Amino acid sequence: MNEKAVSEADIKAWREDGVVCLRQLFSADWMQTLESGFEQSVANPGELSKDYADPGQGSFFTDHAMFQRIDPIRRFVFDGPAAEIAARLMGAAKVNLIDDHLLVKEPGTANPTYWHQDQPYFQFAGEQFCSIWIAIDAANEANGTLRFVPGSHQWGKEYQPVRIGLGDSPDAVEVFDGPAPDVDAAPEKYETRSWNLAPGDCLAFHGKMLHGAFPNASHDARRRAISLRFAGDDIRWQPRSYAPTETDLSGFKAGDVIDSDQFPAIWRA
Ligand SMILES: O=C(O)CCC(=O)C(=O)O
Repeated sequence: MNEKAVSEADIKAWREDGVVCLRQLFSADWMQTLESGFEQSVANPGELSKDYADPGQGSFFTDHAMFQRIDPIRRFVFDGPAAEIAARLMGAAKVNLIDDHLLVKEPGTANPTYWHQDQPYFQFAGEQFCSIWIAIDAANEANGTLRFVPGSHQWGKEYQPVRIGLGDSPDAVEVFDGPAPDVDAAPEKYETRSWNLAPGDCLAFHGKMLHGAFPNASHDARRRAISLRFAGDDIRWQPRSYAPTETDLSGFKAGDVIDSDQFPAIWRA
């Protein structure tokens, strides 16, 4: 990746707002690889896949950990520019993959993505947690682009995780600092920001950033995306009662670095 691809202004926005929109950092070849990985992923859903929409009411399909079984996704994640983009934003010398998350909202899907932060879904302490949400299709308010509360990553809060397409919390969940605020119920209190994206644009945001997404109210515009989550140097293991995407992690103790098959170190300066 060209160093200038992520500018000093982008890094400043990442630090201060907790979210930055980066345009066209993935080549047409990388987007083709991602598209083919997408096709293979939906044809071979994993054990963590689910659909949040009611039958016949559109589809909000999600899946995780495709890098472990879908070759083009593995190449996109390991050899594409995303990890280096995250490193540059976080100022990290090493980047671990935390999760790859497929998120497809089909036309006519009423489910919003409920307000949440990403980090409380994982067993991590630290600040260098970066999600990069890459648009495979154009995304806008009508078909489900993401929404953010800029600066919320610095509130010093971690909110109770919810099932992102349903808004309720599984029983095992830790309460943390309570439920995320209902941003839409108090528009005078919270500034929200969203972007219209072209395929290949991405949104990079901090693990404690409060965010959600619009429903897909369009008639014919799919909204396919992959969200890659990365950890930088300061992330350490912090055991928690609820970690929906993690499997066999019995070897970790509080304070450990997270290098492992599940969280591979995929980029070094
Ligand atoms: O794609 C969506 O609707 C939600 C994505 C999200 O919350 C994330 O990537 O962290």
